[in-house]
Amino acid sequence: MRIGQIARPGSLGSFRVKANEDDVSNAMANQVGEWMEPIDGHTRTTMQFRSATGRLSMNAQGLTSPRSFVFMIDPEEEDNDEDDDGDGLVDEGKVLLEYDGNQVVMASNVEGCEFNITGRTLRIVLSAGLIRRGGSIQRFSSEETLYLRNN
Ligand SMILES: [Ca+2]
Ligand SMILES: [Ca+2]
Repeated sequence: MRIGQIARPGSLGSFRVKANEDDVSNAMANQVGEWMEPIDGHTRTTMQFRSATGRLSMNAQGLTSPRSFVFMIDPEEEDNDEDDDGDGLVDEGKVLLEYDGNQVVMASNVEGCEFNITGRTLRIVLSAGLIRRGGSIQRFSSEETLYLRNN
């Protein structure tokens, strides 16, 4: 899976997630949507990280600019467990990769997108649907577990 390949060299200490309302009420963040350190074991729909560049400097390895994976619900859908646009998929959207001002669609027709960091383990679960001719839906999901570098 390409998302896993891109996230694999991510530096453990560089991972961030977008704060939600719970984070703000628990004083983990100042406002919804700001990037904050992940909470162990929490599942998120976004994540950001930097990777070691592999270019050795005098003291330490450099880190790349941030890369972010962001789940964005389709404009015709609301996050309400219902199929608002009537295409058979529920709360579907896209997973975007954002880096250096660029935005790339990694996956579309995504009904579920989970990033979970527990210790050094990053778990990525995506579930998506394929709308076949005639309107039937073929659903599939992929799961990947990575061990993050501690640098
Ligand atoms: Ca839909
Ligand atoms: Ca919906």
